Amino acid sequence: MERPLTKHISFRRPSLALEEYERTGGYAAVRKALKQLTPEDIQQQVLASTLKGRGGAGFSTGTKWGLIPMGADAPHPKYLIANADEMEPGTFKDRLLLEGNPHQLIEGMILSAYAIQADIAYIFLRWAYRKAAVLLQQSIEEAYGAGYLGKHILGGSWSLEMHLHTGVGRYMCGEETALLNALEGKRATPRAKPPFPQLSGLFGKPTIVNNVETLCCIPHIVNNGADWFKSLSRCAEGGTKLYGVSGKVNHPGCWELPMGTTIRELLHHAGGMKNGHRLKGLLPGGASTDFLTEQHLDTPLDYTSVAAAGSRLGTGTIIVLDDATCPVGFVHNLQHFFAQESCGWCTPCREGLPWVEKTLLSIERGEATPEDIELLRMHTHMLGPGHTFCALAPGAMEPLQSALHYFMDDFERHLTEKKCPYANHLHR
Ligand code: L3W
Repeated sequence: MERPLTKHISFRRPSLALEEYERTGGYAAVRKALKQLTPEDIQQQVLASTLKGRGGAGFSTGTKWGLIPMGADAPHPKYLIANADEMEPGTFKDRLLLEGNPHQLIEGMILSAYAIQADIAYIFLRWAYRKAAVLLQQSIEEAYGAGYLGKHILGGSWSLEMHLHTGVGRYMCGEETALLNALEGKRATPRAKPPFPQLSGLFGKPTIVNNVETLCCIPHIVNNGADWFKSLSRCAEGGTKLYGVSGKVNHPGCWELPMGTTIRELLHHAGGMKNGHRLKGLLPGGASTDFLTEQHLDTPLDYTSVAAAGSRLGTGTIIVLDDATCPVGFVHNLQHFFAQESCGWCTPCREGLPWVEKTLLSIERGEATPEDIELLRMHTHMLGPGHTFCALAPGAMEPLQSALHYFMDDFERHLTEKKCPYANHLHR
């Protein structure tokens, strides 16, 4: 089984410096691209690879790149941004790539920037990833020193600047248009789309924002081709995927596996359920996805199959709930996070999420009435897709609406017993 993205990442070796990265074949793709391939060649390869964005939405990377203006009339500067603001609850896959092999990201960014003919690249990094910040800064400097960044890269006509920018610790900054505002020094609120960043992004110029894992796939596609990338997967969506597991399992962690690995197999990698408890439910891709349950264990973890099961692959990092933990308390904990992280830009999200959080707490404490459950249901519609400015509140409603679907008995027991029936409440 091939693991191109994590093959050279090891706990015994904290991070790959330039020399070591080059020894493992690093920057060969940049040399190949700049000598043999046109930007359009790379765009075509990435489109043919069927790579889908790994940040959560699963939008086709080749399609996104294809929307950027190319040619002599294209506005400049054009920007490429690596979204490294990993803050989705339960999601820690990009951290592994950032700390374990920072040059792989930088090489992926150089290739992507070349493919869209960008002039300036930014890594927008989560503030709490301090170790990654040090390693990335060192690696950017090493790449400048070796002639992979800066003016006239490898003696050719194309030049690229790269900067590291650390965020201020808000979940909202991971939303691509809020990220653009933050980079411009403004308050991190989302922008209306369209226009999409590909046409009007950073400082109003054409911009591509891609997730770290997405960008790390690019050197391997350029080196080995689109067919090889597709062959890594078990389904029609090419490549491997960094899957993660957290929650009530024996060995939480992160594994690079073929796209389309099933939930059952992934739980096996995580050593199964902890303390002999049963699986009650799981969120397949971070906190802003719908619950799946035991009946979905054989669902392949790819974008299409997880959607067909009623959820989203999201970031592919699953959070496991066991049968000893209160699902109401669990969802309350998530809503506390989302309410706290709402940027306040639109009324439904700003006002609705704290209301949802408060209502869940009163259910958890045994103080609620059946009307409160109806109120929650109403909010899952009012804060759902199309009613807010960005995906934060609709994402927050996904675990809630599916909890109301799968775990209704638990909600009702809180009302009838007038207390939380679980020893493990999880609420604050
Ligand atoms: C041109 C169109 N471009 C979409 C582009 C768009 C963006 C990408 C995805 O949220 C999800 C969210 C979270 N013409 C286009 C187009 N694009 N239509 O494609 O766009 P979109 O709107 O589908 O999603 P989004 O608003 O970017 C991302 C979910 O991810 N999520 C959160 C993850 C959080 C992290 C983190 O903390 N770092 O990864 C987890 O599931 O709920 O649904 O580039 O421009 N017609």
